[in-house]
Amino acid sequence: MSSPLIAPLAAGPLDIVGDVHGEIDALDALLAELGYAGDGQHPDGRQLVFLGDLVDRGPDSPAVLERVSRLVAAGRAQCVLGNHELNLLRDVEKHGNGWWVAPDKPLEYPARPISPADKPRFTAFLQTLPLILERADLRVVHACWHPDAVARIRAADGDGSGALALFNHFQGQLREQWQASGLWAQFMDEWRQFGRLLKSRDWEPVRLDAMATVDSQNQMANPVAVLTSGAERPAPTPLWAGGRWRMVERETWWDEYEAATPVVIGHYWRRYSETGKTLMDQYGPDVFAGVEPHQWMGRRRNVYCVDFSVGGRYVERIAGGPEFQCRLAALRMPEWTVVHDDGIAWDIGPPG
Ligand SMILES: [Mn+2]
Repeated sequence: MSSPLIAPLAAGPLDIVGDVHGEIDALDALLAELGYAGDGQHPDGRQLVFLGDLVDRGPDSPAVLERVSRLVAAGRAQCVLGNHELNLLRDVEKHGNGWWVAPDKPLEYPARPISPADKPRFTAFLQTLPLILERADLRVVHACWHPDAVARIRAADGDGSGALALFNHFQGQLREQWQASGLWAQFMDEWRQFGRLLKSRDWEPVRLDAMATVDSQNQMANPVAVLTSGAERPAPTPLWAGGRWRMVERETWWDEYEAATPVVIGHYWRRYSETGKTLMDQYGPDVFAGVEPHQWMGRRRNVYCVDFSVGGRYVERIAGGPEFQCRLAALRMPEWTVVHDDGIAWDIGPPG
């Protein structure tokens, strides 16, 4: 377990694939659209990069792990760690990951469970994934390039302890601080009083100050969390997102990103079309307000999110619409086109 958390990004032309979320058919379709052979070879010597969140919610996460781990082992692909992979490594139950943490229990919707025989080698694969891939002209991270968080990862990298151990280290430090300062006791008071109401849409929410501080520090004081699930800040008033009341809100960090090097990310449930809006509303305020799906984001227009929400297809299947609005996409560099799994391609132009 000595893989670096910040690793060199491959040279040459790249196809950077957004969050796959167990949608093996979409992945097959996209790789064919991009011109890859079954073994991951490309006639033009192109190389695949995966943005993380390979798993959860979709029908066959084990198949996606199998495919991507083979491509990586064969030197045909690179992949960064997403928050969903981190949750598998932590073995904590989250929405859509029952196939891994509790494969014997009935699942909410069709998803192939992990076989006990496969779990050790997939765990070993996940432990090798870096948080960042970088080269002089491009940065790749799952959710967020936050300079302070990146600096802290850089400082901690090299001891070979891996993303999970580092995550646990920072979380442990925080818990000790909260105990010492009395914040944890205040948080537990709030939890005892209001915890059962947080998942009730009808509740007239009150702002829970200790919870706002705990939740924002839990994110921002842990650089592994920042890079894999984004920057957050205490919200002035509670907001309903992802099925519960929250005291923190997501920051559109790209509006503060000042470096010249472009960043490619996944994670943020970008919409392919207006029709997908209703589906996405449940994940809180729209971080893409004012930005068209084909546009670069941020103050320097040099950040691009390639997650076109294929992870929402499990909802679309339940709803039974005529066709999927959620897509899997890849950003091609240096062409700066975005190719979707249905073959539609956009010319997004160079960054900046
Ligand atoms: Mn994510």
